[in-house]
Amino acid sequence: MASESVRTLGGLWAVTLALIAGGIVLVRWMPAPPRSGCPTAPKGATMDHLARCDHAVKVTASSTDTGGGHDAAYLIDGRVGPEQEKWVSADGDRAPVVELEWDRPVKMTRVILHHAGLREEHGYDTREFTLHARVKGAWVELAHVHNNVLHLTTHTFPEVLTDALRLSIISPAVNGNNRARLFELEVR
Ligand SMILES: [Ca+2]
Repeated sequence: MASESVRTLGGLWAVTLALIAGGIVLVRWMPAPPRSGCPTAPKGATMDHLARCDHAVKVTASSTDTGGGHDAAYLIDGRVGPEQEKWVSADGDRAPVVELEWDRPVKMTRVILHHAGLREEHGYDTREFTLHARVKGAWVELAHVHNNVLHLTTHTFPEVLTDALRLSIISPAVNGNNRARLFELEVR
C-alpha cells in the first residue's frame, strides 16, 4: 500500500513537471502579441519623430501587400529597414494612400519620406506624390512632387497645426512598377 502511494505521488509529480515544462515551451513558442498599429517600435528605433507609433499615432493604408510580411505600421516604427519591414501597396491599388492620424493636434513643419531605394534598387523610389495635412477638418496641400529620383525626400512648409497627414501616391515608382514602397514617414 505504502509503495503504491509513493508510486502515485511520483506519477503526480511527473505529470505536474510535464505540465510545467509544457507550459514553459508553450510560453517560449508563442510570439509576443503585436500592439495595435505598433508592432515593432520603439524597440530598435533609430529615430524619434512626431509620427512614431508610440506618440498616439494611427496609420491606415488604402491597401497593403502583406505577402512579404510588409505592413503600414512599419512606416511609423522609427527605423529604416531591414528590407521587408516597409509598407508596400497592393498590386491592384491604382491610387495608394496612407493616412496618419493623431489623437490630438500636432505642430509640424517638415515631412521626410524614406523611399524603398534606401535599401533596395533605386527604381523603387516613389516618383510622384502629394502630401496633405488636415487643418480644422479641411485637407490642405503641403507638397506635390513630380519626377522624384531621390531615396530620401524632405518637404518643408510653414508650421501647420494638424491632426492628420495624408500621403497620396500618383506614380508609385521611378521604374514604372505599380506598387508603392516606403520605409518610414517621418514627421517633424
Ligand atoms: Ca520604418
